[in-house]
Amino acid sequence: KGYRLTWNYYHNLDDIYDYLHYLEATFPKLCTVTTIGDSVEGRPIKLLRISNKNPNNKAVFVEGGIHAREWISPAAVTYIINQLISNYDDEPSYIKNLDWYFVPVLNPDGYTYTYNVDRLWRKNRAQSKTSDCVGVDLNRNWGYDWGSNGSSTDPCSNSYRGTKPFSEPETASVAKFFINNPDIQWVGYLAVHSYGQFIVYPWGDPNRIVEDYEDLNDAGIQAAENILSAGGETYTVGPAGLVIYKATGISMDWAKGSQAIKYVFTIELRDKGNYGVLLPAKYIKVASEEALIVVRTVAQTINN
Ligand code: ING
Ligand code: ZN
Repeated sequence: KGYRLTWNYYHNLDDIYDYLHYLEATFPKLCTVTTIGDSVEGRPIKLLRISNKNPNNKAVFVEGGIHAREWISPAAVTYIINQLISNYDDEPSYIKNLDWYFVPVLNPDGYTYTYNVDRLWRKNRAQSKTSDCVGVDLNRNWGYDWGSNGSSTDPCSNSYRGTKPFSEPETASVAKFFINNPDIQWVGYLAVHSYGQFIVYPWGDPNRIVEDYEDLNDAGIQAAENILSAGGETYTVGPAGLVIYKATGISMDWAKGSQAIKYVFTIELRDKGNYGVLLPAKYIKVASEEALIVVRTVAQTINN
């Protein structure tokens, strides 16, 4: 059941989901696919776990595709999955000592909409009760520091926060998954976006400083250095609200502030604005390789 994937061009939702099922069928000892909830339009939100079932393993969550038009994000998350699984036995212990939870496409309705209707769509596809404008910015809808400026009350805005924290089934599905699995020992949460080439950590509010700022900054700098020495691009490291812009109700802040996860980052992949979210497919592999280096660096940091 299911099919393999390639990283020479961008794939639609069905291809990505087929790939997850292919992995589960091919590597049943390591891979489990579950549906953590359904989107506004009823599409499943699929999660892949990679685990060797070592009972001492801590866990890392990797979130992709929260913003529909950032096509490099699901591509990079599936690339990372493929790299970890195709030679799992030979992976270093810093990988195998962790359980990995991947949601490659957290916004399946939006992603599908960018294929069929509007390539530049960002939000989900929720109908508003008060406006003809469609969609909530799922990265302004999380239940930590929700509201205030850094998000919009205007349903027509691309950073519309929704009517309340976790008003959207896509974000609520992740929160529910965490609540329903209280025994998972989370140590990492990575949100993959584009673009701008940033590795950022909390908070989205530039006026607040995260308490373990030094640990997060060190890990981020290490990741950026590792990318450079592998021949990759330059990534800017810092607190999200300072080095990008103010944003509230974001997933990373919820992971840190509500779930007390230690190593929490948002990665903004290539490029720096030349193509922006329309990154040509010939860059999928090099951009995804950079994302993989961040994942490896964070895993190494956790294991040290
Ligand atoms: N960028 C992020 C966004 O949600 C961001 C930027 C992330 C800002 C985290 C602050 C914190 O707007 C993209 N590309 O979506
Ligand atoms: Zn984004």
